[in-house]
Amino acid sequence: MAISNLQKARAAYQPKLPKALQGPVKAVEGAATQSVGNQAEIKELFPNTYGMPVITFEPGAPVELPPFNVGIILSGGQAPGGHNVISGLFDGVKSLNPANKLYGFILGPGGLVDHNYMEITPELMDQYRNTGGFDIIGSGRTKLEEEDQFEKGIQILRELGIKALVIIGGDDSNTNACVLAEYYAAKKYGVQVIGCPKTIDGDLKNEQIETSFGFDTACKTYSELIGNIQRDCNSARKYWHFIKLMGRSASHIALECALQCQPNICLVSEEVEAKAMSLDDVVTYIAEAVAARAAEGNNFGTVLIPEGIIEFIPAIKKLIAELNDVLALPEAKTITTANEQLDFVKSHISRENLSVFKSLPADVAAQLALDRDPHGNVQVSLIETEKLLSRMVADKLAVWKKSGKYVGKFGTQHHFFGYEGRCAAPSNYDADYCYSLGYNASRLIANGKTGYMSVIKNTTAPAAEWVAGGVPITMMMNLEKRNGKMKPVIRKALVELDGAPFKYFAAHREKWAKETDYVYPGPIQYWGPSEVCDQTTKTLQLEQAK
Ligand code: FBP
Repeated sequence: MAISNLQKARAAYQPKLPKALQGPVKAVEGAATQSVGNQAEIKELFPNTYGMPVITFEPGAPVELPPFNVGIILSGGQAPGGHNVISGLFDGVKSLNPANKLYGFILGPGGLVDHNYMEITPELMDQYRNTGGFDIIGSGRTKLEEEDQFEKGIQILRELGIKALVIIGGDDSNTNACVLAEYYAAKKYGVQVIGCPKTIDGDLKNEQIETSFGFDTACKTYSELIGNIQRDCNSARKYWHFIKLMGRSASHIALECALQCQPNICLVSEEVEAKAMSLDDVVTYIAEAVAARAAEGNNFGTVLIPEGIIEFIPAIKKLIAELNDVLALPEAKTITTANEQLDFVKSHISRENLSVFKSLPADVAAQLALDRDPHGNVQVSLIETEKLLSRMVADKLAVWKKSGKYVGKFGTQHHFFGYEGRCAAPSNYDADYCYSLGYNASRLIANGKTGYMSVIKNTTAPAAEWVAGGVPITMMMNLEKRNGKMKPVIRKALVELDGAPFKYFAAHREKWAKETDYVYPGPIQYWGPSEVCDQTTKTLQLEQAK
């Protein structure tokens, strides 16, 4: 494999570990836990993994363990730092006993079911340290939920002598990790399952998880690109740039990029929902900012759009909820063409939702009616909201022009940033955080834990002061409707409108809309002064500001 000079130099970077993980550990148990919602139902569904205590690791005495093997799965969308979770786990497992082996299941959870795996050898591991991507073993979105899949999994786990499986994934994948942990515990199969919090979306966080890995690097990568666009925009002064940002439902990425770049406009889906804004309200909001800048002679600007915004417009949210139910009907499973699917949903939804459906531009409506991803999510990254909104703003401005309310020129450019950031080389923060998450997972395994997620806390402090431990996955669960049925799932963290990051943004956005007060963050730096290389996201800094 040919490698760049940067990659060569980066391979030599030794990620930092929390002090507690630098030697043997002892697990300190907190009080029994409860799920965040539907306690009685979750307890009944997870009798073997419910109510376990939060674990914190402290320095302890060495223990000798017989050799054991571990399996690892990368699940879902790529996020910077995945390879470092694996290298942390690899080093952690080997430090417990050099004879221990690590096996990677290929292309996601499907690799476990199909018995598609490879051993991660020291030589292989060394090629991937501190690199972006999930290509060491690949990732996939197969949903692990059927007993038959769990049984196929146990066959290969037994064959390879695997005592514990680590699943690196987002909220949906960790929910499945917990279901698998419960199943193996109930059957007394003796295989532990540990989760690791991954997703660029930043929506897998709560009181126990400060951030999901990859969010830091992805946001810094997008912010570099947005900064470059803003400089171009402020140089030519002739375009409005509509920039859609990944993040699925939550607006954490858009908000973080706004905090880093100070664009003229940033939409926050959670606010759109809270204010019960219609699509026309959103368009009017943007058009007014464009008109106000035009009145000062500024026919240029930047608009950040979270990719899930459509789902948060209340009327469309109701429509999507009904579409999800309709698409989960058994008859829907036999449909073969997109046109048939469109006709099917139109003939099955309520009159009220049908009129909303018909009011949408045809391409958006068609996308909402298409198949969900394996976890039942609308594939929002496929909806071209940036083009939809700019088209609608242009129409509104044309009307305002006639009445004299708008005097300007509206040239537009469109961008969608998502895939550009998911495989970026991890920032120092993600490199250290991920390595620690993986190393910590090895300690949870050594302590016999199952149904836990690896957690590292206090991460705005220097790495040595980070706090390592584990949190029972059931603690984060509640019941939600998925594919037409109520299911136990990890509660997704959306942007909190009374949280410090949004409040900071809300206090500054009027100024940013009017003035050209852009910040150009530049590329991620790996070497140099700490204030340039080791800063966490603004979101985390604001959330943790004492
Ligand atoms: P995960 O939730 O699996 O981490 O994926 C995040 C994400 O990048 C979303 O931001 C985006 O909507 C989606 O994946 C795109 O999915 P795909 O990779 O299947 O195109």
